[in-house]
Amino acid sequence: MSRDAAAAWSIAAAALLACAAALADDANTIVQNGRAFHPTEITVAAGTTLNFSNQDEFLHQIYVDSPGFAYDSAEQPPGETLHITFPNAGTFPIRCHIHPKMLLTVHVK
Ligand SMILES: [Cu+2]
Repeated sequence: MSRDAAAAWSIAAAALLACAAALADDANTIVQNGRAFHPTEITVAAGTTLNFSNQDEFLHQIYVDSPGFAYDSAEQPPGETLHITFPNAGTFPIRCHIHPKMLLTVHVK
């Protein structure tokens, strides 16, 4: 194998590794798009961190206000990703201050 071919193979291998990491992360990523969460319901283990990716062209500001867990984000600009860790079991509605119809239900086991 020529030196160039070897270099090409190592670049391809690095790209595959980066792709695998992105896929693993995607399972815990909630997309905010079209004034909605995608998916709208998710079940995770206690201690899981969910990533909230704002793919709209405008601000979101998400919050949780449950007896077992409370969280309030700052304004979340387009393209920004927030991270929320859910330490305790329960069912937690996630909403947006700016778009009251947005609802994600997180089940933590
Ligand atoms: Cu919003």
